[in-house]
Amino acid sequence: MRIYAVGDIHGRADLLANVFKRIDSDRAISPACRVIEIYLGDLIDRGPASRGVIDLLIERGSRREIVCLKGNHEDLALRFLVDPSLFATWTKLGGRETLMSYGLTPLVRGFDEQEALARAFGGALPPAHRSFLMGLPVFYACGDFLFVHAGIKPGLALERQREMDLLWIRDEFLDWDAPFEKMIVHGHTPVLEADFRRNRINIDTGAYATGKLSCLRIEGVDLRLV
Ligand SMILES: [Mn+2]
Repeated sequence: MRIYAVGDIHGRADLLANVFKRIDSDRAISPACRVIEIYLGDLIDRGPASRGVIDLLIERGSRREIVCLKGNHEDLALRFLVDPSLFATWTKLGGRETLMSYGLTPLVRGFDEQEALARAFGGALPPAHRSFLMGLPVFYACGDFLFVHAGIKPGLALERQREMDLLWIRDEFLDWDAPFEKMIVHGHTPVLEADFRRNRINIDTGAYATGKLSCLRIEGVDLRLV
């Protein structure tokens, strides 16, 4: 069994298409019985093509075994649909680019306009995109590894973790250097190079700004970047 885990995409459909090609040629060179692709969340926002990223992942999922996890950005986009007052919070984190990728013009001054925009976003989201976003799991466990967007709260059993921490946690998790129940593979906090620690691996290499989308291949004890 082999896993390919991919870091934060943030609206870079161009880089995602390239990662698909790399994975496919890696598989052609060295076949495996079962292959799972895991996308670590923050699929949308900041970059220019969030809608395109979701289209690509839905299409990929029809031909490959893939798992797309929820990131804090997908969380905010979904919450904006029911709570338009989150407009400012979301757009500070790159939500404007997502709205634009769905053909909307996010010029907002007052609350009425936030409400209208949230309604327009709901209308512009194809049903397949809405159910894709609403169906994203918050973690995926496999063997000795746990895949999650941001990290886990140290000292708390996996089954007691709260979604808020799994999607948003930073320092408390990143500064923890004792072992966790499993090796944690995560994104969320950009680093210049994939960061391999004793208890966790961070593969968010800030794709939207750096042009570098990292993909980690795991097979048995062999870990390598694709
Ligand atoms: Mn994030």
